[in-house]
Amino acid sequence: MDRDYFDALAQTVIDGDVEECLKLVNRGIENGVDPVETIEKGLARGIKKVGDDFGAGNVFLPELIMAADVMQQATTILDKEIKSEGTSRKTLGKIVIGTVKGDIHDIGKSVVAAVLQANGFDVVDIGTDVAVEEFIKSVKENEADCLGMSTLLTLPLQVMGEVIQKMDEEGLRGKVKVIVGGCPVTQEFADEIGADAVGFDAADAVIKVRALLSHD
Ligand code: B1M
Repeated sequence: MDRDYFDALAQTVIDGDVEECLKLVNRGIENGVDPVETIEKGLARGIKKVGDDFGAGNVFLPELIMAADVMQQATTILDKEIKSEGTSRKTLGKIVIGTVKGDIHDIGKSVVAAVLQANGFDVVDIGTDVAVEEFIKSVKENEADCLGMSTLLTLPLQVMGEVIQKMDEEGLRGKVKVIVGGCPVTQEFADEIGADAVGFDAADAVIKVRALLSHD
């Protein structure tokens, strides 16, 4: 699909135009456009622009919420497409993933979950605003091989460190790998809290988890 298609998609998010957005998304699906590209090259550029304008005080919360709603409706359709494209039957490992306590941002984490699942991992998505104890409980109950934590906010970053510390105390760190991600998460931060890897986007998360679980 050409550049104009992705630009038009980004613009629908900026405009908060859900009808036009879903029309374009469905047209892309019919024409075989890679759903991950639709998100990364189209929708994500639009929401990033709105986020930057929000950060600069040029747009306000209602516009941000409208744009996020468009983005979420579109990614819900695309996440299903991504998952249905998964070909691997044998699971490459089980991953529990969630957004940490204090943060309700859901879209990026869900995209990462869908792409991991499409690439053969068994993914348990435990949602957003997840407390330390809930992560630990889910890792134990699901006998996870890997834990993924996401945040887009600066303040809840510390929760990631608290989860890793608790995993240490519970004797889980030898068995369970940890990947962290989201826009404020840097390699330095990941090293500081003792995470095994940081994922910078969904494709990078797949590469890192594959490496952590020794599938490369
Ligand atoms: Co909010 N928000 N938001 N927001 N929001 C940001 C994050 C912000 C940077 C905007 C800004 O000010 N420029 C800013 C954070 C500032 C900071 O802390 N440093 C911010 C703020 C301040 C807030 C509120 C506090 C606003 C308020 O109420 N005053 C509030 C927070 C509420 C809370 O959580 N307690 C809030 C609320 C919201 C909405 C509800 C309106 C909505 C979220 C809707 C939803 O998720 N259901 C929203 C949105 C949409 C954004 C922006 C614009 C876009 C986020 C997004 O969906 N991106 C965002 C600005 C931005 O990111 N530039 C912003 C698209 C998505 C595909 O990308 O999430 O980055 P992303 O995920 C990527 C990678 O990061 C990576 O892979 C993903 C796919 O490529 N990745 C991982 C993510 N997690 C990973 C995990 C991994 C690996 C990779 O391994 C486990």
